[in-house]
Amino acid sequence: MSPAPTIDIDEGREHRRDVRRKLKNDWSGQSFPHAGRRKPFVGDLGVSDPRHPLLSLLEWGEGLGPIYEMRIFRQNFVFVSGAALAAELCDESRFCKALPPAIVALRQYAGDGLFTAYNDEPNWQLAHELLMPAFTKSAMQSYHPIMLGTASELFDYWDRGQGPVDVTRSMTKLTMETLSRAAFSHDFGSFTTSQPHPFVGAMIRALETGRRKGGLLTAPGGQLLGRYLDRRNADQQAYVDNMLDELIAERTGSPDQHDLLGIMLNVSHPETGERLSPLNIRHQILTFLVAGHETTSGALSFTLYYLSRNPECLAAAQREADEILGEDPTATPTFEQVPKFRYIRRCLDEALRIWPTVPAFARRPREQTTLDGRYVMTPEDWAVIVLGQVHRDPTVWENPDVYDPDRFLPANVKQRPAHSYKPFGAGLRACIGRQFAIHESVLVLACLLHRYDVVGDPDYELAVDERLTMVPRGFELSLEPRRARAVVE
Ligand code: MNH
Repeated sequence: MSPAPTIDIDEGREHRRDVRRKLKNDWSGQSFPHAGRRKPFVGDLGVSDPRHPLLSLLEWGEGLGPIYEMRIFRQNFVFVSGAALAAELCDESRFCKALPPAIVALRQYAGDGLFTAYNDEPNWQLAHELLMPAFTKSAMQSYHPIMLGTASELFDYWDRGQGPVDVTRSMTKLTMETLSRAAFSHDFGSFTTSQPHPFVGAMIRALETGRRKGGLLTAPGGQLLGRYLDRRNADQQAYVDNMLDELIAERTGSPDQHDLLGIMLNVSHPETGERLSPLNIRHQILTFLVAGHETTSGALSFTLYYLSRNPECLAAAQREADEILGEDPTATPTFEQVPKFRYIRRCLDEALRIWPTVPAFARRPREQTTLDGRYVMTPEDWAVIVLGQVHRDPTVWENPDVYDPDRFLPANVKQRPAHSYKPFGAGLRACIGRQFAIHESVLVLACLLHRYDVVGDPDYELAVDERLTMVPRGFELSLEPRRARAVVE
C-alpha cells in the first residue's frame, strides 16, 4: 500500500467541472452514415471493438465516406476521414482543439497538464509560454548528448544479447530512458538492470485504466464501473503521484539543473513572474513521459519495419548514414549533423503517414460555422480527425498504401494541399515535443543503420497494438554488426 500523494486534489470538484464542460455534440440533429443497423438504446454498440476502438475504425469506417458517425448509448461520435474536411478543421482561425471523453478521462492523472488542459485553462497558457523555449530546435542541443547516451546503451545491450531483437520493446525502453533523463535527470536503468523499474509499469497500468474508463463513462452504469476501476487502481496511481511529488520536493530550492524539471522549478514568467505550482509540475512530468515515449517508440519501430520491407529504401538510408558518419560503424552524429540526414527524415515522415502513432485528435469550432459549406457546427460539436484515413485519402496520396519516402521531397510536399499531413496535430495545441521526437528518431535511426545491417523476418505480417498509441506488435529484427570498411563502393 502506498501512502497518499503529498499533494491532494479535490476529485469531486474536478469531476463536477468536467461534467459541466461536457460538450453536447448533437450536431443540431444532423446525421451521418454509420455502420450496420443501429439498435434502440445501445445504438452502434458492438460496431467498434472496445479493446482497440481506433484500429477498428480503419475497418468499419471504410467506405462510409469522408464523414461518418457512431452512437453508443447517448454519446455521439463524428469521424472525419477525408483530407479536405480534415484540412478545414485544422484551420486555426475557425477551429480549435476539443477534448473528447477519452481525453477528459486522462485528466484524473494528467490534470491540467499541457495535453489534457482545456483551451482556456490559465495553466495551459502559462505552461505553454514557460516551456516553449525548452522545446525549440536549438534547445535540442542540451538533449542531444542524452539521446546519444541512451542510444549507445541500447546498442551495448543488444550486443550483449543473442538472436533477433523485439523492436517495439527495445525502442520503448530507449525513448522512456531518454525522456526521463531529459525531463528530470532520472535513470530508470532500462539497459542495466534485469527488472524493469516499477514506476514505468505502474504508470502505464494507471493510464490504461483511464483509457478503459473513458470508454465506459458513456454507458449506463459506467460511472459505477469507473469507480470500481478507480479503487482497483488507486495504489498504482498513488505510487506514481508519490514518486513524482517526492522528486519535485527534493529538487525544490536546490541548485538549477538543466532538465525540464529544473526549468519548471526555476523559471518564472518574464512579464507576470508567475510560476507553475508543484501539482501542475507533477501533471506536466507525467504528461511528457506519457506523450513523449510511446509515440516516438512507435514512430521508430514503424520506420524500421518499412525499411526492412523496402530494400531500396534501406540501402539509400544506410548510404546516407555512411556518407555523413564515415567509416567507423560506432561513430555518432554531432548536433549540427542530425538535420543533414534528409533521406532518413523522409523515411520517418512516410512511416508516420501510414501509421500515425497518435491516431486521431479532435476539433471544434470557435463560433458556429458550417463544415464543407453544409454541415452546421456549433462550439458544442466536435469531430475526430482519423489520421490513418486522412493520410491515405486517395484524392491526395497516389497509391496510398505504398511506402515511398520521396513523397516528402520538398517539391512533392509543395504540390499537396495545406494540412494534408498532420501527425503532430494542428494549431496552438499541436505537439510541443515535435522537434524532440524528430531529433531523437533521426539520430537513433542514423546510428543504428550505420552500425548494423538489419534483416526482418520475411514471414512476419505487420500487426499493430493499440495502447495509448499505435505500435507494431511482435516485430523482430536480426542485427548484424557492420565492420569498419570502405564506404565508397
Ligand atoms: Mn506529442 C500533443 C503527436 C512526441 C508532448 N502530440 C500532441 C498532439 C499530437 C502529438 C497529434 C496533438 C493532440 C491533440 O490535438 O489533441 N507527439 C506526437 C507524435 C510524437 C510525439 C506522433 C512522436 C512521434 N509529444 C512527443 C514528445 C513529447 C510530446 C517527445 C514530449 C517530450 N505532445 C506533447 C504535449 C502535447 C502533445 C505536451 C500537448 C501540447 C499542448 O496541447 O499544448
